Amino acid sequence: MSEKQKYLVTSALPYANGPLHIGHVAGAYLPADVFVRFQRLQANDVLYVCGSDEHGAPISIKAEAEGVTPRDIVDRYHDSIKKSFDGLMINFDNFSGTARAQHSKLSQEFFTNLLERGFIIQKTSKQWFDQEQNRFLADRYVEGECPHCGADGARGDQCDACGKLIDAVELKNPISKISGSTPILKSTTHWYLELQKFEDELKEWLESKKYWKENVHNFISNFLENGLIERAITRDIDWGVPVPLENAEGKVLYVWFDAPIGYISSTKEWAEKIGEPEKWKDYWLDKKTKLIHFIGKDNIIFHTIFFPSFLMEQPEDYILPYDVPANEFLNLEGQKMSTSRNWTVWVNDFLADFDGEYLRYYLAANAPENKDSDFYWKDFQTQTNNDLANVLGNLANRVFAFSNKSFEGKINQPAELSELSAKTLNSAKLLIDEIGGNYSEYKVRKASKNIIEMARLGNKYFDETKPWAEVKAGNMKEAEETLYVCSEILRLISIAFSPILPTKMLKLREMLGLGKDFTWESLDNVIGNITLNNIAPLFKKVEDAEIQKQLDRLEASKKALEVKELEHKDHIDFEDFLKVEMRVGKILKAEKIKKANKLLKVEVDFGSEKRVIVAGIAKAYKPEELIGKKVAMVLNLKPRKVMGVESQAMILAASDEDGKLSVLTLDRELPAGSEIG
Ligand code: B3M
Ligand code: ZN
Repeated sequence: MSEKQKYLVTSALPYANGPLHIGHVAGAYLPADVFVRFQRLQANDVLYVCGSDEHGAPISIKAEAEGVTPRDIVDRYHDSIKKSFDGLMINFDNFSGTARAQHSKLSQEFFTNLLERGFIIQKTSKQWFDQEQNRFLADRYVEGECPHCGADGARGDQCDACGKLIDAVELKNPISKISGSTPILKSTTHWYLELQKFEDELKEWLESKKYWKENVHNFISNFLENGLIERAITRDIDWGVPVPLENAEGKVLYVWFDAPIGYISSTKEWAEKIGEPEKWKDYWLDKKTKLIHFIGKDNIIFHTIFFPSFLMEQPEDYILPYDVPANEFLNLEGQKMSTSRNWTVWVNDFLADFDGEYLRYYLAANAPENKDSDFYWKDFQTQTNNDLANVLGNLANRVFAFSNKSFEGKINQPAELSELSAKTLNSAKLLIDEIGGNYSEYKVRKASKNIIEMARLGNKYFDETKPWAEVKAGNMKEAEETLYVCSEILRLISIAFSPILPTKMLKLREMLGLGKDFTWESLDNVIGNITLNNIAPLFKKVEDAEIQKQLDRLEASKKALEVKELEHKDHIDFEDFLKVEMRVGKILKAEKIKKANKLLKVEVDFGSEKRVIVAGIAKAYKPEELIGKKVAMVLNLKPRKVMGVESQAMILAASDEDGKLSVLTLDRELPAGSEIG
């Protein structure tokens, strides 16, 4: 066993603003868990920490949309995400969360240290401001066209399409995610981390990372191309870590400033939990520790430029990332995954229908290690049925069935092995070396392939040695040798496959009569004489109907999003249209109407006259939201009494399928009473 290595492994903190989906798992979680399990098989000292990322605009936006608090949102999704990880056997030593006091305290200390060391400046700059909501729009509160690649839907801090960081004010055609209105630029004061001061030290440090994955180096060199500039690390939103300064009322740390510090606060929380509060230092302050961040490619810059720069200028001598093996993205049925369009597979939904280890296997065998990969339901069924049930499962079933039938479930080690047997076991051992090398280099796709190849080797050997014929011919020794060699291959697989299929491989070992405790070194042993027990099929096949159910679910998502054919009304004469009198009305007053929860009584000014109307918009607008709005109205409909109130005009409003409604306002200043035509 090589000298013990200490690892500190992290996975990107999942945003606690929604459930976990399979794309997250393929990117930052399964690769990390497999690596941790493999290193622990090597008897290395591995600490694996994570936690939910509980700040940032998406959480506030969701809370506002649901009329709950951000804390309600983060608690709900922290638990949902943890349930997903548990169902996938992704076992952290600690799964914390960043909306916790000790995390805030540590993040504020990081900020203060950087400020006192002269790496943070205060600047007044323009930020997008929503006049309707009377608030600044941080990050994901504003969307627009990406200034780099022109893609729509670019957020105020990053573009999903090209992954580039964005200074929100560069967004073209910005819209407020809260009111839908066009924001204006307004001055506000923020604090900026002067990344440019770290540039030389970062470049020198990155120079020593030649072994990093090519896709990661490419991303970083693109980002460094134009040099580093100061980046705002505070925001005008009320949910987050308060900026620890007197003159920073109502401002919080940018979520990407505090989130990576969450790795440290989670480690500190772990140390507290095990009753050794100083033990976090054994990892974060020990230069022998290899810190490895598992992330998706959209988080590369934050983990290779941002976070290391925070770490470099702290009083404690923190280690810097040893490796950042970022994965690419997982697509679904050939299309980019989209949570907003429900074009994804939520892990908890998957777990309700399938064994989590099937997902572990499929995402390992199709990991997006160097380029985007795809999840296809039919392919999931084919590959898991073939590789797991028909190859590995079949090898185990035929060995166990034959042993029970002809040798009372006992398999003894032969005194010596035939040339074919020795050659077969030697081939298996060569595959083991390849598998170990692949796991060490995060090449889980290749490791999965090698393991199934080993099971195929066992099946081929079983077919070639024809133990059934040997038994028929009375050659029991030869038949038993076949069973011995195949059970030895199964034993090797039970160890080599355990980082990917931990539970299934324990089951296999139990059937082989082997113990639960093993290391990578155990591969050097031999299986010896065994007695089989509790034999049962290892893998249940995935049925067509189960897949069809999933495809129907996706189809339903697609349909729900398809823009329905518009139902048009009959043509009318232009003269008829001219009969309608439409004008701009300025809303002066608005109040609810008793016992009518959909109606508002509104007083409207048309310049030379005022009118009272009854409008069915109480579900979409609070009365106070309407005051001062100039909206389109129809004036010459015959007045009608509604709930005892005579309505003397009609407000024009647009609404969608889900009943989301907006009154029609002006985008230029016009006096009340102006004619619409
Ligand atoms: N919450 C995940 C994301 O960008 C983000 C990772 C934080 S790791 C410190 O989807
Ligand atoms: Zn872009």
